Amino acid sequence: MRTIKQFLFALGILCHSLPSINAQNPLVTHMFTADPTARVFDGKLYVFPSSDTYPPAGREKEFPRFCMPGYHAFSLENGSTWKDHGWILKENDVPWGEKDTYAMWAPDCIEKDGKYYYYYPAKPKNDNAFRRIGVGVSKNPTGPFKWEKSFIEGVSGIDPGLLLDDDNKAYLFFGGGHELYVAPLADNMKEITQKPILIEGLPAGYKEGSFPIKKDSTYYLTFAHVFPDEGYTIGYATSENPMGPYTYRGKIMNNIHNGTNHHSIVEYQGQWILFYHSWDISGYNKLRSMRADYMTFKKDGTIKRVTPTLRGIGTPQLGDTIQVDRYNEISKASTAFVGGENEPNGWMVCNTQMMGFVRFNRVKFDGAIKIQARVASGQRTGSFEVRLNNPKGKLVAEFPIEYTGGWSSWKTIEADVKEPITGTHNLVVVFKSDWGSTKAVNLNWLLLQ
Ligand code: FUB
Repeated sequence: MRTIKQFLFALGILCHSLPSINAQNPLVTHMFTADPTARVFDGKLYVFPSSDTYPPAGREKEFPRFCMPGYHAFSLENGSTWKDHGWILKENDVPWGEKDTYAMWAPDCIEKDGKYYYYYPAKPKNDNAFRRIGVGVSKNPTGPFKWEKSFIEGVSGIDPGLLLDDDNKAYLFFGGGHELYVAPLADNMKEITQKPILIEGLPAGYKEGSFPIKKDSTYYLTFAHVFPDEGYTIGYATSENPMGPYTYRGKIMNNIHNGTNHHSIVEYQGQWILFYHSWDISGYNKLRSMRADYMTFKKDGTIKRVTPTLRGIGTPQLGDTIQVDRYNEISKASTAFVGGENEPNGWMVCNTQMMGFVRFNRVKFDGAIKIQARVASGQRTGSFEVRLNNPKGKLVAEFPIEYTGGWSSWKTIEADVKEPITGTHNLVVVFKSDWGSTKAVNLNWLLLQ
């Protein structure tokens, strides 16, 4: 549990935040996002997460549980910038929902015949069910959606997961606790056509969530499970039939101390990506932040276990900020959170020792003639260099270290790219100052121009 001080600190971060967005982890830092469902519509990558927030004033004691007010939607622009499309649905706008319950748990959105259907759980009014599942329809993935007046009859539970099969038949998976159900949907996508059936073949530790996909005629069902002494992990099962029975195949991700483990999987531009959440910003398991990492299927159809990274997905290019603190490798340096009135919220590289470095993989250098760097320094000795691929790799640019007014007085400086570089490379920043010194410069981000 976090201390009040930690809570206020995180609140301060959010209040002062500018919407700084990127494809490094966590994916967005201007609000808390959880349970990310990713979808590709018309070649564009969208994410439909739930959102976590602080309990309303005076109701803190009621909310040791999640406090979830509704949904935003995001799309990936230019390969590395997440656009926030704002509110898709707020809890008090659910036609059949009980007001002020902050119970908007994991959603899903799917396209069928040119229309987008958004499924969400909420606490129903005048009904004993823990959650019911509602649906809305729109011509656009990000709405506005026309919400059905009532929840889907015959469905009671959380975590809607949708599958549209090759024959254009849709299935609604839902569940939570220890049981997962599935029911076929009618053509209108708003009703089920038969009583839901319990999915057979899941491991005893099945907990919640399900994300169904079909690949090479195999149905994959991925879900959060909890085995004794392990906490939440992500597992999967396969079947030849969407409604099962399924055969358990193992884990996709180990426990990463992220509380729950709701996730989704999508193929985007030829690469599979696992979306999940962690509590990177808050340090608190009820204030989560969505993440993404690449995932691979082996030749035999099994899924290789995903190692969570800070680096995440995407390839920054000209004009994108490169958050080097979301590194692939760091040596003789560390990272810390940067907040502040006029600063983007996020992290910085700090405690940069002589010959310390940070490596950030996959940067598209084409067209870059200058590099900007956001820095703060309380001293004026040394330099830092941008190099290709390793700390002794080709020198791309060199920045002398200036006194900026102190270790939290930020300034944007720039340096010329020494000669044109084409293609995508790993970027390495190397810090140089006096031997024995422990702080050359604080570095917030780089930007290719
Ligand atoms: O975010 C609230 C609930 O926690 C989700 O619906 C579950 O899957 C779990 O992530």
